Amino acid sequence: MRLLLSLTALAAAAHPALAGEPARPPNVLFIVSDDLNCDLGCYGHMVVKSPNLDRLAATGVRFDRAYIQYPVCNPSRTSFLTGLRPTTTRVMDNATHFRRPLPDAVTLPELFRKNGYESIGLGKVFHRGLSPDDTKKEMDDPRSFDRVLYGQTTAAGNKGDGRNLTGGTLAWCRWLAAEGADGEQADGQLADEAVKVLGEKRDKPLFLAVGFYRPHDPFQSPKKYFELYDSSKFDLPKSPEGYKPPYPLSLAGGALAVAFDGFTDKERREFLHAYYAGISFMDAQVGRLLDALDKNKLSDNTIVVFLGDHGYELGVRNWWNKNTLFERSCRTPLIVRAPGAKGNGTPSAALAEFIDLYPTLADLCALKDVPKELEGASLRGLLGDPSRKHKDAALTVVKRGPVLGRSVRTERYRYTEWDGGSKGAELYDHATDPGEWVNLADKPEMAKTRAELSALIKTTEAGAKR
Ligand SMILES: [Ca+2]
Repeated sequence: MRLLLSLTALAAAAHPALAGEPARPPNVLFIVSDDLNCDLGCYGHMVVKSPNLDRLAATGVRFDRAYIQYPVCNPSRTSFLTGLRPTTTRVMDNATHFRRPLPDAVTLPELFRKNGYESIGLGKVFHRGLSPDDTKKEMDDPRSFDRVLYGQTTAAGNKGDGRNLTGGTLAWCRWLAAEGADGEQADGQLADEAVKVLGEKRDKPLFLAVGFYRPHDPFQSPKKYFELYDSSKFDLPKSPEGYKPPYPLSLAGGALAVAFDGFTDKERREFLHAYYAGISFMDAQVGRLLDALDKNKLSDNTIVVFLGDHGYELGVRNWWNKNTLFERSCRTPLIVRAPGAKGNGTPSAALAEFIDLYPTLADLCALKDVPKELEGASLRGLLGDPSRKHKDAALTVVKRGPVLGRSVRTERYRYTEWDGGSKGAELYDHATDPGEWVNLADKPEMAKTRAELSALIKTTEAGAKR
């Protein structure tokens, strides 16, 4: 289906002044939020306030079963920005610069640049250090962007009420209800800059990537976003009596697990409160970008993509982090609004992978010289008809020390193998167990299903190359 083939023609039709002139390629606004799970209003969360993402979802296609390929920043971002699976990129930690194993890869922003776009990267698009105040630029990729800006929280923005929930044992789990306005925080500065960029006149089409740091740790946002929530009313996540994960959530003796085990209910409420405040803060910045598109009359000719770089357990299984092969870590928000797409306003339950984003945008913008080795498939058909099927499975992998876990999600099941199954396997039936609490992998009646899913891991990973 070529429903969007005439996207540029549609845009021209929306601007009669352009009729008769060569169609201008659409702009792209590519927004990434760090460590954002699906706890958003538009994904059915009853507490979190995300009015701006809700309005984007209402005017685009919200993907309800979109899965990242690795539940940690650098491997995930490397994967969706190169269109390659982590088993292909071999980037499976936060320390490896993707140019080391992939010196010749053409990244998504780089391809836009090669196609005559102005490519601008604000904030954490590729992986960066631990916080926006980390000025190390070790993950920069100068080939990808004409211009970059990272933002830096001011001294005033680093003051306020808060604490480290591990008592300072770890550098993690810090929250701060900060003094000052949004612009004292790096994310507010990124939105300021993005609004400026969107107001500029330019001859070239624009690829603008904005990588917000929130809701990632440190859970630091202006105080007014904390005031949106009453933490005494939160439901705390609970595990079934006697539950133990079939495979450890972290390496033995992992400091995070020890810290989480020590959390009191008060600390759990503080954690939820600060994470939700971070979502609302980030959401407000997204709202400013959407407003700027409207104000500059760019909405009719700009594709907006919003995504998290992976999910977050947020206390389920008492794991207050990512890095698992469960639904909460692997399933991630994805909203695509392409001007003129017939599916806009309708959610899609089709299985989608984040490696599909690269070919989707290349397809929608009719880019030339698209790398042949991309491993995803364009979502264009779903933007026209969100009810159709896209693929049989979504694959996510994670390293746990030397052991590689591979997890495949189908319409009904999640099946995970650790080192090809030699170190264990997990099988969950989402029709009866959406929380993934009951491992069916060793049930004799599930042997055939397990064998089919095991084969599906291999065929999905091998994939159909373009
Ligand atoms: Ca992340």
